[in-house]
Amino acid sequence: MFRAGFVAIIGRPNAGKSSLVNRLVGEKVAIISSKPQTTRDNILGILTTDDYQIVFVDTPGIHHSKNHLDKKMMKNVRSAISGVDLIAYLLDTSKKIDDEERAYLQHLPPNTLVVKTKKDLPSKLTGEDCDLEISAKTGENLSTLLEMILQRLPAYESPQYLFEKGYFTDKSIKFLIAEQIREEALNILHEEVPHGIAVEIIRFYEGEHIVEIDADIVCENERHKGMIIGKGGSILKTIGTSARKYAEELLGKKVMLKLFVKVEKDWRNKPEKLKNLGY
Ligand SMILES: Nc1nc2c(ncn2[C@@H]2O[C@H](COP(=O)(O)OP(=O)(O)OP(=O)(O)O)[C@@H](O)[C@H]2O)c(=O)[nH]1
Ligand SMILES: [Mg+2]
Repeated sequence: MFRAGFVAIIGRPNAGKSSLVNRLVGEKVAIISSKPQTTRDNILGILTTDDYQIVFVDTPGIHHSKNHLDKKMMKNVRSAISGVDLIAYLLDTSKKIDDEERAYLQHLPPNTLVVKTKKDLPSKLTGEDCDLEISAKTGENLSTLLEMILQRLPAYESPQYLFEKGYFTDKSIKFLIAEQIREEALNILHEEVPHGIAVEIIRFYEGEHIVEIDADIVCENERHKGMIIGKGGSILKTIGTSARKYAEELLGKKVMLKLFVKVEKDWRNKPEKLKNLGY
């Protein structure tokens, strides 16, 4: 029997959704950071073998919307849940659960697996039921999770691929590079700055031996701009160097990456700007 289907990975910000999808797919599909609300789009991570194809849908963490971007993120979660074969709700074992999350757990659709994450850390949860406990960091119980997922996906007599073999995501190279730049920025910046950042690739020229990429890092005010650039351009340089290395590996070519920092006041509340940025 061949198994194939879509599995939405949902949960609170920082629960470990993107880490799990990357680990299961074996490729870096989604960026990861210790800051909540890292993922903004629904990102497909596709795992294909001769016996099955699982399409994971990584989603933004469920949180209260404070601006248009947040609202779009929550819309993404709702659309991910509808129409999938299975949902995995990830519950962060390293954090105390609040009443709101307890309520979510009561109202999950029947085709949901509740999975506790970060099993390698001391648990702060007591009493909450789950189907499995895993660690994306150590890999513990991930093969069991895969088996549990496969059992619950549609079965076919012959292979039914939803996506061509060889694809591990639905996202473009440009998207992956823009996200990598954002990840570098998230990791190096603090407080409110990371949430107010977006990255837009404004030029992408692929030559025979070299790829030239220009990208804007969009932020919300002049103070943030200064923090992103850093003293003598040091922060921007660190972001650029790491992102360039990633792009070179992804493309298998030399990359020339130019980063520009642009201020766009309150862009997270501007539907037109959000659209331009791909949200
Ligand atoms: N110790 C430990 N840390 C983990 C594990 N899985 C994820 N993390 C860490 O948890 C943090 C959040 O991980 P992400 O994968 O970005 O979480 P997410 O649920 O995708 O977060 P959002 O995109 O913001 O909703 C990162 O610092 C990860 O390194 C795990 O199994 N063990
Ligand atoms: Mg994520």
